[in-house]
Amino acid sequence: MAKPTIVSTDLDEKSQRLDAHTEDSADSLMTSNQGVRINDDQNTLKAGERGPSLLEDFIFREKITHFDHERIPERIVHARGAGAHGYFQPYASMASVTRAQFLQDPAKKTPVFVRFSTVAGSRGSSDLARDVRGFAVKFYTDEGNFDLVGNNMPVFFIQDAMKFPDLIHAVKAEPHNEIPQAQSAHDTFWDFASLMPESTHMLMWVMSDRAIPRSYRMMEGFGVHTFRFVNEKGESHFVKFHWKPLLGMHSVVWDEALQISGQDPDFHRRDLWEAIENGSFPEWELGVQIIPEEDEHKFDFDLLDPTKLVPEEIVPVQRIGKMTLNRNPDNFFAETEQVAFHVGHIVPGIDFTNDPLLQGRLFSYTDTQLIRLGGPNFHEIPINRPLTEIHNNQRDGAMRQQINRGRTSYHPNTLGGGCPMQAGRDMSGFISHAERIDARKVRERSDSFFDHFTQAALFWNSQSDREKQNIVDAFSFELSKCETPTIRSRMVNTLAHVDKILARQVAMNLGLTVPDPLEPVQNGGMPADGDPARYAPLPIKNPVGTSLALSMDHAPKNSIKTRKVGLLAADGVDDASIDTLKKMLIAEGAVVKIIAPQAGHITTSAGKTVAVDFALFSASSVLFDALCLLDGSPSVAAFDLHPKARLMLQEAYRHFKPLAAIGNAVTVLQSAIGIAAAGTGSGKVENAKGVVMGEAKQVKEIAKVFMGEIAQHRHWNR
Ligand code: HDE
Repeated sequence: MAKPTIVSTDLDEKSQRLDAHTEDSADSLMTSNQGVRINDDQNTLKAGERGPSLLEDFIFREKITHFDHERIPERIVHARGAGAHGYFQPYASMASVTRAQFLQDPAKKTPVFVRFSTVAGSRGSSDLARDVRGFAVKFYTDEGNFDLVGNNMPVFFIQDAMKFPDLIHAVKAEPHNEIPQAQSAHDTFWDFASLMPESTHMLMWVMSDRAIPRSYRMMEGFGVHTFRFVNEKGESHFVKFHWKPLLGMHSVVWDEALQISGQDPDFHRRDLWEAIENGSFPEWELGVQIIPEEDEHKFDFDLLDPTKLVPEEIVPVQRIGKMTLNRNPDNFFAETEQVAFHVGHIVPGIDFTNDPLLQGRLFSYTDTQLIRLGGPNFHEIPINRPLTEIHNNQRDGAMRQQINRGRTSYHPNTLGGGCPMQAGRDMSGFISHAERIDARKVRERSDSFFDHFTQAALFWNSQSDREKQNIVDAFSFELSKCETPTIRSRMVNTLAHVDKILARQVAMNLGLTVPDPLEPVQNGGMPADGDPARYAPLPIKNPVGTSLALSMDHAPKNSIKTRKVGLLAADGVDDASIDTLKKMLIAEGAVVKIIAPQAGHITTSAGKTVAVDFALFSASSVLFDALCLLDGSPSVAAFDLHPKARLMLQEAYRHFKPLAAIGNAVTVLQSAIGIAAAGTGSGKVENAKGVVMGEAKQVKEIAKVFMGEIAQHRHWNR
């Protein structure tokens, strides 16, 4: 009988074997966790065939115990997420501002692991909640791990970490009945928000389309806080971090988000996974806004206030490198669930500022991992290990993996040869920036933190008309779900301090009026003995101006790469129309899916077999960026008056998506979406507000115009 292979008794070799990957192959035999081969994995050990199970069945008990403990506590925030591996490469040396080694050499690729997330929902909640998205990046640099734990919005709700548990308690499901899941549209959130005027700027972002991205791959990321870069000479510059997606920025519309939550709650996860599997690797440029120390007080807001951004028009974003995500995790739990980010994981050349939210986060992240990952050795889990070796005198603790040799676990020592030694600056040891502090110990907030409305108004002013409308609709939706009348009125009054038109439109939708004169904004975020005059929000600084970088509508829209286009085709579809559309769309990087009345395959008019990707009964327009009804009489007839096909076309039209129809299909599309017949026969391809129509012989021209509309993403003027 074959004996189990003994790998090695060498401890070093063994600890290397405790590496991440185990793959079962054809000759792998089932074993217990102690390596004992298992003959019977079907039956428990019993006293007789029909007798009771025996406690001594160590195989059963090991299996069931492991199963019973398969779940770890989910993250208290950002529980729902998706991750991916990739690498980062700088464009040029940043040595003038930072000594961080991963930012020096354009030839150097640094591995990264990224986790995107929503904030409020539980681990199984929908990807499409209206919410902030987490954008956390772990750089495995040669000097240790650097975590840039950011969001897809550049500001935050609160100015001081002390209020974080309150914010999260308010936004999560209400404690008495655990309703609603993954939604801010309920009383406790708006109660809190309406009493915290410092959250107003962030509320504008969360009520904008940024909170319902089309894809993780199409959203910006921000470090939020002001950090520091420190160079070799010890000189410090302030820095704001940005991620700029190379696919551009796109969102869905709210009605679509609601539907996707039912049709495919894994929409964002699936999208990221599929893009990487298809070799369409998502890319972001890392941007920095660098501010010399001497300019710290030159702004009309405080750089330490996390409810403020630095407008790109004032300090341009320099793009200093690119991140590419090119590998899906092998195992969701081992990697995406167990990855432990921490805003305090930094490397020499990067440092903190005194932003009071950042300072609080520096405590919270390690603390949360202790409970979530079960002890202090979470850094030994493969996804969290740095590439560099770890040498220190920390020992023991639950689930310790490293087997340290030797007598000494203290420093200084002579018995261990003085090892491990301290690095010192010359050996790239970390040195905290020697910031001068001369202060009283107080629980206070700086006077420079009380302008809560100017940047909220800047954001509002910078949006296109359509974006403004979407913000009004979002506030109206959310507040209408909030049942307490005083909370609604309080919020309308706060909005009126930002912009009267915004407040009036929301008020109208809620059956309210804007108070005239405005009431002072209540500030619940004040200590018991606080001076109301000092804590009163400052009025807007005029003129507010605009920052076009804040508008997604204003961002470039010039590519259809990875956009999902549904071609509606049935038996008898015209070969030229299906072949040309497919070829031209794929050449530009779009993902083409065939939607047919039935699953399986269809046969074209020339007798070719084409595989069907979606049967109409399981398809939904919200899962596509654009739809096209192809030509060919029998195919067109199959969709004409088909209730599901009509519904899909109508919905896509209502969600402002590009639509196209070729030849005979034109009248079917027109009748489905209720637009007047025109154009065809005129000899020209017609583009009626993003609905592209033309004759069969014009298929190439139709495809071109259609692709132009897909690049625009939405045709808002319907
Ligand atoms: Fe977090 N945050 N946070 N946060 N945060 C967590 O850490 C916390 C804040 C962010 O994919 C927790 O491992 C406090 C701002 C992301 O694993 C926890 C405060 C920003 C993720 C925690 C903040 C973030 C987290 C929960 C206020 C944007 C997900 C699980 C002072 C810059 C990381 C965990 C992942 C996760 C605390 C505010 C980003 C509890 C106390 C601002 C992307 O430690």
